[in-house]
Amino acid sequence: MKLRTFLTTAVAAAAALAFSAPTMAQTYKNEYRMSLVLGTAFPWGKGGDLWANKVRERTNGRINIKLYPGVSLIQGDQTREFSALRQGVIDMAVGSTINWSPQVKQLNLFSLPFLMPDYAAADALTQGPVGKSLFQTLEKAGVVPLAWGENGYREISNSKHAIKTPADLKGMKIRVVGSPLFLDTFTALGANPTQMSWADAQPAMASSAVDGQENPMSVYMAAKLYSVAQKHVTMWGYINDPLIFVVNKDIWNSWTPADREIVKQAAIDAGKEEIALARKGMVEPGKPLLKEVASHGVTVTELTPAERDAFVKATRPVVEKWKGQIGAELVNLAEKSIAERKQ
Ligand code: X2X
Repeated sequence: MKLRTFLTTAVAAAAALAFSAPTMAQTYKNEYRMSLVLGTAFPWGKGGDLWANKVRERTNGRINIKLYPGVSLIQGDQTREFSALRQGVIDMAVGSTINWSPQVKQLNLFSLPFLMPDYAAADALTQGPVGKSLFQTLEKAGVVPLAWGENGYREISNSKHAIKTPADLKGMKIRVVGSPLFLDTFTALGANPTQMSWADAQPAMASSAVDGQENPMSVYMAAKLYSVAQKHVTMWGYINDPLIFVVNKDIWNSWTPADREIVKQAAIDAGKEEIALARKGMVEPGKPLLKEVASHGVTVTELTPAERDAFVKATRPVVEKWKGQIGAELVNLAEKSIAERKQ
């Protein structure tokens, strides 16, 4: 090597070190805090764990993520998660659209009762133009969305009797998440909805302060809701609850472009694996997860199309009311995407 070339290279290398080393020390934290409602006993928490592990491996430990399940960074108050994420109290999250919908009204789309008849419909939304549009909305709201996951189809359970018709729900005290659309849905069905966090919901079921709740069957099983008197489950698949992998904007901007790409790809990979975990036992022939539920002495009620239709009709006015609040254009795009979905 010529002396001149050597010197130029050496100077350039020294300059690169001088610029990059202090920058790294200043902007990379020792630990990033990931918020989750459910921990690693659930597909949701496993998804977060998969994401964190992939990032740690692929960045050789430059980005080290710790999980905070039970939304512990915000004292269990899950409907405050989005604000905390935007403010930087939380660095990153795998969050439910339900919990963020009080701040991002478009996310109420997924809580419109009976919008998504099957998994293909849910995929048509998250993986199509609706998903893109919602990611733009989230970006404008100040966070960086990277990938979709899934909590699952929310089924209704209760301690009193099998639910086959809206009349069976009459007067039943049902715990719902703190999002106003749920109050409208359950009021329309003649029930008596009451908002509370997931942390408060389980003791409320155990003490019979509430009669019922709605959550995916994977959550029902992992939380052993049959042991808190939830002995009747009705498979009505009224909404699917997607999860979103996001990063706080300042944290995102503090990473090198190469590290951002790693974090994004890891979220996409973890999201795919998480969705498969969330659907396990529900997509195989005979739905083995429902057999497992029944083995705990639980009545599992599957509705005929006509029986299900009575619930669809009863909640139609709620869909009409919320269409305006969510944005008619987005709801129409969702309906079109579902009508054109691959089966
Ligand atoms: O609170 C719930 O029901 C849960 C765990 O499913 C959510 O966070 C939306």
